[in-house]
Amino acid sequence: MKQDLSKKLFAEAQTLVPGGVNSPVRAFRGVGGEPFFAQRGKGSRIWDVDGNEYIDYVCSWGPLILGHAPAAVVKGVAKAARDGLSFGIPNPHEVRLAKLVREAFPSIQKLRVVSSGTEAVMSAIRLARGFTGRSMIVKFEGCYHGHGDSMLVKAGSGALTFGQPDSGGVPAELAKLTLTVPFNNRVALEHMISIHRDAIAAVIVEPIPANAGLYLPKPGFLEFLRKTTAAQGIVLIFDEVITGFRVARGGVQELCGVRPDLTCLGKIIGGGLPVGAFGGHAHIMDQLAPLGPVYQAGTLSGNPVAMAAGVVTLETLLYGDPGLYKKLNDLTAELALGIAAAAKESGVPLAQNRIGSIFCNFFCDGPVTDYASAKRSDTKRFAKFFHAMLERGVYLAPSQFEVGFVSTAHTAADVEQTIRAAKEAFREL
Ligand code: HOZ
Repeated sequence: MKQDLSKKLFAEAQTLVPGGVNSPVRAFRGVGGEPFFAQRGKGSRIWDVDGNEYIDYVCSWGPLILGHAPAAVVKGVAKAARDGLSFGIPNPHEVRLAKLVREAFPSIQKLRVVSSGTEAVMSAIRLARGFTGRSMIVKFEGCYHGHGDSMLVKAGSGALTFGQPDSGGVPAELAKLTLTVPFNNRVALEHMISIHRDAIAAVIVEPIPANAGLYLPKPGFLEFLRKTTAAQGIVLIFDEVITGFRVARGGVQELCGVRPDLTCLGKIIGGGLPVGAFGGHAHIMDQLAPLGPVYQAGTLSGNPVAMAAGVVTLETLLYGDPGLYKKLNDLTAELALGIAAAAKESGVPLAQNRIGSIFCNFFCDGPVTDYASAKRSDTKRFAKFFHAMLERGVYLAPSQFEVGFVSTAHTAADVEQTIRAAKEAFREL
């Protein structure tokens, strides 16, 4: 595989940008080697600057549920851009986006738009603290909620990949306000709440954790979270940055029927442009400035071009093909089953988790149900598999602790090609 231009760019990038990347996991250090530089993307495919073509299962880490450069989104963005790139004053696209989100998420009465998932979580945490007058936050081990200071405690994603679940630069005084418990562990949560009852502002959770690989909540766990937090006046925050509009239009909360007090969104709602949002009950949201005492702001929040990308994407998901989610799920199931069968054929132990169009292959015997079991995966084997697939034109996330995404642009032929590549790759391990 020719990589001259990517190599050249990466060498230069490293002199200009820390690690050569603007987000750590992209540096391929979780798998070794060097990243390729993307030239363009269309549908399910990416082409790098050296002309190599890949079937892309990273999908920009989740936002691209319609694939790369979908015509309708590009058209909406181009029109919005022609009308002005930014105003810093309300624009109609913001109202439209909020309406579409509210339609899919009945728990969201009011929504505030920001520019990333990290910002959404930071703001939701501040709001929960302001609303309750309490300062502690409970999160779950391995869950990743962006890189706000309060959330870099036993975190997932790049923080886990690089062995930095507790980041440098976060004051110990602040970190100690973040309590952590294992996911799926009711007893641990009850115990934590019984000790700090009157000090806990919020429990935040990825209702389906997808940043330490992927694992699922045990039946009744999310209902238990709802009941326990409500009983203590604790704000329950669902971080659906990955799962919102991904596992279903209305995210995990649509699937399980549990309504959190606040929800954080990102990725898909921006249709590939930088958008995050948080929303929930009006009586909590109205604590935000200018109505209430909790300050939160942003020059590019509600940016018209980004809003247009989000609006077209959400309209496609809400009013387009009614069978869209079923088709996505079926195709992902076919892919996952094919990969699992290929692993079995080669005698490679593989534990697979999947929900909707998200999938994850752990290189260990199953089941993987939490952070501790996810860490049992043989990451060296994962790295070999990653490279063997890349050489065959299949781009998976360059870390064991990230997930794969399928888009509506992926086809049965893509899946077949991927399974063929996996068969060969497993034989090489
Ligand atoms: N934290 C993102 C994955 N869960 C990675 C973002 C990126 O590197 O673009």
